[in-house]
Amino acid sequence: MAIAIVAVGTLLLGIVAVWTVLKKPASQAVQTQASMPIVAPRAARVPVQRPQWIWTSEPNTQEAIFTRAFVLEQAAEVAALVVSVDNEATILLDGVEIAKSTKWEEPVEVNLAAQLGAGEHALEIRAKNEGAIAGVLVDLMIRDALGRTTQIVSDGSWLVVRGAERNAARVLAAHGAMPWGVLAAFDAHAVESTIVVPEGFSVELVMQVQRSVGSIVALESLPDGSLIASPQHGKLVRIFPASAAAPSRIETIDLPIGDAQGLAFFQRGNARHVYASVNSTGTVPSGLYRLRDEEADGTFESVELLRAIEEGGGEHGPHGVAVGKDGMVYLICGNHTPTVKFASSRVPQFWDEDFVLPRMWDPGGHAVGLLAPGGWLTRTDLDGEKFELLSIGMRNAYDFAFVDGEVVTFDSDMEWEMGTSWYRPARILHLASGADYGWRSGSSKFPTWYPDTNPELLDIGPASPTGMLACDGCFTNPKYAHAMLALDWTYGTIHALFIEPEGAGFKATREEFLSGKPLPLTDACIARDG
Ligand SMILES: [Ca+2]
Ligand SMILES: [Ca+2]
Ligand SMILES: [Ca+2]
Repeated sequence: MAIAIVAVGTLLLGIVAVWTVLKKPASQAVQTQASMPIVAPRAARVPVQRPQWIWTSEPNTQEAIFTRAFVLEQAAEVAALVVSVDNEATILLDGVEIAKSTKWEEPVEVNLAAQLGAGEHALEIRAKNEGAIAGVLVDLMIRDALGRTTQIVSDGSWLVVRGAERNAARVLAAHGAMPWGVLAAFDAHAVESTIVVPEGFSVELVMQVQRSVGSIVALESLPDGSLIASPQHGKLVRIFPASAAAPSRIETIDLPIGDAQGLAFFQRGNARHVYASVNSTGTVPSGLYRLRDEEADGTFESVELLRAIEEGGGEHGPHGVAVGKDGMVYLICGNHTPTVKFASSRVPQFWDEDFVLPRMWDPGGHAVGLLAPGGWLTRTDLDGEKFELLSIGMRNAYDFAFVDGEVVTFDSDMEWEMGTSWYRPARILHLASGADYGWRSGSSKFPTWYPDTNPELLDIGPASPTGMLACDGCFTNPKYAHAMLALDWTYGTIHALFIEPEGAGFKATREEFLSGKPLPLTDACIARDG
């Protein structure tokens, strides 16, 4: 099986998203060769070129035309062009205007997949400067249907056109140099170069999602091999990876549903359902929803709100959702989320603040006035009629996964509390039935040794926890066959967790499974097509 993961430029400000798939190469050697892994085993990184700021060799040139010719053996399936010009430019491909750039601080991004057939092409930048400092920065990343990449960057190979004359452009500095600094749109292309995986694994780019779709923050696979995904702001989408017959494509689901931070597929008889945990940013109100494809024809014909969740969660609102082997729908919410009305509770409902020492509220104002129970885990029947509260006191766990039917989550830390006695690192928790994990506002968090809380399975350290996934045999490599994966957005890392029963709970060890810089990971799922 393959695993799809999503990396986004930022969880907060929608930006280009990148899909990658991990394969088990042992039994899929043919496929792996054909798809040309972007990154082979550790220490065998494929270099990605860094674009250079260029201009002309003559001093005081305020207008210049730059050009670069290239040849493609195969038509492009993905072609993402990013251009920044100090101060402005008209951009042409094969003599046809494709975009204008008016501010170097806001690089222009153009999808050229439709224009880049097999054969010869030429990019042209007609640039104009104002003031003393001038420069042109270009990065064109192309991938064909066989997965082969071609990258065209601004560098010394570009020519300055003046009448019939052609002179080499002058390289000023690499991207990142001052006064322009790092432009995020150019960094997105660097993702491919730096993903590191264990020996025997490879990584493949499945789709580069256009900026207009937004940051993909939730991902689930469907039985037909497609993926359902949600941007942080906007409607749900379906992603159809490339096949021999067709290039990859993305389609918006034409139903009033979006802003989901958790998605879970469930086959109920013949019907195909997807549960969606909506953390509203305006598309539809927050809550637990269900999309229905009753006759399993591959199209979701309706969506229903199973349970509304009061607004107020924001980034600490409703997050991951999953269907357990017990046939119940589990949902986890962050510590700013008002609880729903529960039909029952495993947690004794007398949680309180319980001070021994007076509380110091966060001086930065974070979560001031927010009281117990903090983040919470609930489960409900498949129709969302009765909710049961399972555990409380998490901070802002984004997702969870099951081991032996038990819930394991990755809870966040409060990084600027580092160095205080109440700092709790981001940690892996086994969410035991009825337990309180002791998040309290400000300085009043329960230390892990309090008798009325449960300790962590593992402390991870500083992290921004996002997606979680139980491998359940998805890798042939026996070491990882039953590992659990925990994603960290800030540090671009997937941790492999090895969890074993111990006493009434579990014990766990960890290793770094995949990392990239930058690689802001949000969610992961196992492809169902094998
Ligand atoms: Ca200038
Ligand atoms: Ca249908
Ligand atoms: Ca997830």
